[in-house]
Amino acid sequence: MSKRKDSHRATRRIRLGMVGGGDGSFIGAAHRIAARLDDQFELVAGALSSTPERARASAAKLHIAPDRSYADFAAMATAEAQREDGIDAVVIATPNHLHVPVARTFVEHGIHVICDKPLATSLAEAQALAQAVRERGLLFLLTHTYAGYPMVRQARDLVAAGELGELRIVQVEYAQDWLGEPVELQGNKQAEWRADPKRAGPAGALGDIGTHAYQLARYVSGLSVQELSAELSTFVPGRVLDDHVQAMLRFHGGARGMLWASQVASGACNALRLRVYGTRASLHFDQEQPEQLWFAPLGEPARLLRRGMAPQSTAQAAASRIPAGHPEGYFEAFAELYRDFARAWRGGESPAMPGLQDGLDGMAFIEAVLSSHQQNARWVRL
Ligand code: SOE
Repeated sequence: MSKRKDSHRATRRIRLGMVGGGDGSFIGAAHRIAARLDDQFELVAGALSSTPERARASAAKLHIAPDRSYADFAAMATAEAQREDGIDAVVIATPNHLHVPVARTFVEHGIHVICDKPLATSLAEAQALAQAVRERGLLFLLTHTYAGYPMVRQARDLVAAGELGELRIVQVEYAQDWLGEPVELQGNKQAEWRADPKRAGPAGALGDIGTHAYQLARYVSGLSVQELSAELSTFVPGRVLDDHVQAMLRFHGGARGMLWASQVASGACNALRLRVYGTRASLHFDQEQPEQLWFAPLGEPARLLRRGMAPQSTAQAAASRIPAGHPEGYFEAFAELYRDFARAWRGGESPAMPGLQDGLDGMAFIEAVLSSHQQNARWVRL
């Protein structure tokens, strides 16, 4: 934990500084909304853009005091660590290549970390970061947003309680279409860095959304992958990184499954779907209908479980905010991760919070897929 003495830890808001996520960033805004939803955080500092003028302008719009708007993240870490009222945690909402350098800098100053996925651009740098975080006893939230949905938490509880029996099959898919054309060459900033290996790392769709699918499958099933056989494709001519991935999965313990993720699946918006089949029942979650979870016991009609309605698992109830029938969605799921973090920061337990281990698993998955692909989809052990 941070060395700074703090007698108000139980009651005061947690002070955040943000790196990246300035004007025009979808994910920066999502972090800020999520952090505000339960009134447990305040954004007090930022190095919001790599361009100093844009950083200053973004900070002004967010009512960050001018002396806490920094031109670069290293200056922010040094200055904030010295202040009595310095930030407790840094939010990293930058392109992938900066996740580790930024996280390391703040970790060295004893500051907790909230970071976008994927954790790093290589497993080796992720491992070095994980060691530094663990040595200092700091908190690390990796924002795998979809793990915050109440019905995902209920799905996880159902599996853990043995309601599905022994797991046999885990099928996960994540389909988007927004990279179906070469929009990275047409001024789309979000696409530009995702298509650039220097900023995105060696994985395209694989890192951007494949890691979400992989995390969701592992998070709900509790299973880990022993080996996989995978193929990457790049459908849009001229693109360097993959825009589609498909993989067969062999889980420890004998379960089998498949994962595919694509950013060129025409007509698909954010179609993240998970199906888990056990010896006694199966479940089906669709991210675009996040208030629902299908539970289908063997030999009985399928049941549609709904957020806020019995039978609710403890974790489902804890992750819901408003009564059933008042739709909750993406921001609430994101906010749930912030609530997990806040609970842990105040000294409580947050066993459902995605963190360093999810990041390390995600990087091991990326490297195994790349290796399998390079060997014509040979089976590779994780
Ligand atoms: C774009 O593909 C994107 O914004 C991802 O980067 C996010 O991680 C995902 O949650 C939504 O889609």
